Formats: sequence, C-alpha cells, structure tokens
Amino acid sequence: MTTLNDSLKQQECDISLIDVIQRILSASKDISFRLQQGALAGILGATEEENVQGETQKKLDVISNDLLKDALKASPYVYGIASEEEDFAVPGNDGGEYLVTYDPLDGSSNIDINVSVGTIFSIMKTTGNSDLAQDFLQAGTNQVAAGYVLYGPSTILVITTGKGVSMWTLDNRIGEFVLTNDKVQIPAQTKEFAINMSNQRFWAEPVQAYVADLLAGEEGPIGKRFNMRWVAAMVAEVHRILTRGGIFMYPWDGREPSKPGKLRLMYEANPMAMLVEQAGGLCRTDSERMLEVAPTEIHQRVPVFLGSKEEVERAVSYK
Ligand code: FBP
Repeated sequence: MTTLNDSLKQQECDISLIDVIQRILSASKDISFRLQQGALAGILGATEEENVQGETQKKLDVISNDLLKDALKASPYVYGIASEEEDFAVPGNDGGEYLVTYDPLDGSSNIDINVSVGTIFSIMKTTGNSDLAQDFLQAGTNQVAAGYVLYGPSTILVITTGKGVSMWTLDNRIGEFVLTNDKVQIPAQTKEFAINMSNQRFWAEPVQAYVADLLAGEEGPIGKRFNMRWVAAMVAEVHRILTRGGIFMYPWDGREPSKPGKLRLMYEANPMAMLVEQAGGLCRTDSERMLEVAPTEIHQRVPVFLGSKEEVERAVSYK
C-alpha cells in the first residue's frame, strides 16, 4: 500500500512540506469525525459571530478553523497562516518557511442539511517580507502544494504538489488516507455545467448569452444538450469536475457590483486552479489565468470559470 508520505517523497517533497501537509490532515480527520457525529456532537447550527466577510459563522466554521490553526501553529515549518475565518494573517514560527492559507469549511451552508462540505488549503513559501500580510500576496503560480479534503459519503483528500493530482480515501479502520486515484485527468469536453441560476438576472451580458446557449441545447449554437448541477459547495463541484468533467462558474453579478465575485482568490480559487490545471483543465477569471492574478489583499474576491478546457475556453470567449 502506497502511503501519502511515500508518494510525497517520490514527488521530491521535503520533510518540512510533508510535515505541514500531515498537520492539515490530522486536523481534517478530526473535522471528518465531528461531521459524522453531527447533532450528537452538538456541532450543528450557527454562532452569534460574523467573520470578516460579513457571514454568520457556523459553529463548525469556528471549530474547524481553530483545529487547523492550532495544528499548523504547532509546526516549526509554518511561518504564517491565513484563513477565511481570520480577519488578519496569523504569525506562525519565526524559523518557519511556509505560508498556509485555508478555507476551514467550504460550503458551510450545507452542514445543517448533511450535504458535502470541505477544507481547502494552499501552501506557498515565505518571500522573507517582514510584513506578513504582504508576504502572502503572491500569485497562485507560487503555490508549492494545494488541495482539499471533501467530507461527503466518504472523506477524500485531493492533492497536488505540481506533479499531477492524486485522490486518497480516508480508511476509518486504520485512520489513514489510502491512494484511490493517481492519474486524475479532466475530460476536455463536457455536457454538464454548474452555476447558481437564481442569480441569472444579475449576470453581465456575456454570461447571460453563454448560459442561454447552454440551455438552448441541441437546437442552439453549441449544438448539444447540457445538464446542470449546483451543490452550493465549491469543493463538491470541483470534485465532480475532477471526477467526470464539467464547468463551474461563479461570475461577477450585480447584486454587489463593487465585488468582482463571491469566491476568494487565496483560499478558494487559487488552490482549485492549481488542481484543475494539473489535471488538464483550465481556471480563469473573466479576463485572465487565475494563477497569474496579482493579489492585493488576503480576502480578495474573484469571478471564477473552471473545468473542462474546451468549455472554459468557450465560456470566456463570450464578450
Ligand atoms: P463558504 O461556504 O466557504 O463561504 O464558500 C462559499 C460557497 O459556499 C462556495 O463553496 C459555493 O460554491 C458558493 O458559496 C455557494 O454560493 P450560493 O449560496 O450563491 O449558492
């Protein structure tokens, strides 16, 4: 049986990076157990608190964030931490070399209805910038590793260190992630799209036109019938796309015109972009390659178009 550590060593990951990844996974195993316990563990429902995004925090948002933060702060290799649930960058260890950003529980509106959620993480190296917040503002091309842990019917780790994408299923009998797919490739074409259709009237004209052509099916200019999915958890949408292809979109919309999108660059879009590109797909904003976006702040939002190469190229070709 190939262990994750063996596989990461084969990918020439140094011991310090393997340590950081294993710290994330030890916290994720705890989160997975608590999710399976659900109401029995008293983890359902919301707190009175709001995070920096102005979202009401779920109890498990806070619990997951603390589990990950404590696990990472205990690593001598972690220099800084940034999280969806932390207003500011959190210092790690002076001698550390890695910066870790994470969304502790993506899709948290699904917790109380027992639908899939996940932890998304991205790892970069410090640039030595004494201003920690500035140190994090590196393009996604600087990621040395990225991945997510999907808490669904089974708990699955999907990870890349820039040498392809692999999937690992948590075997609760031994408490370890076991390799279940090491040649993840996204089909270039697809007949499946994901977008929150209830926002249609707020989309910009090019997105309105593209989605109208998807819905026109065989009689339309694209000439094929598309099916639609929406799980309201990016981690589950991306997992479906890594498994069978598709296109996922969360474009700009006029509900909050000043915001370029809903999803966050540093701990949602960039880690997913690295995974999708490593699996032969594409991830873009409405104007550029996601991994080349120059970040301006840790909780920055971006419009997202990702998935099967030919379909993403078509989606962003609408002007
Ligand atoms: P968080 O749950 O981490 O805030 O993530 C945002 C998110 O839930 C994405 O996972 C998902 O794709 C999107 O928001 C769902 O948005 P909507 O509520 O518009 O369907």
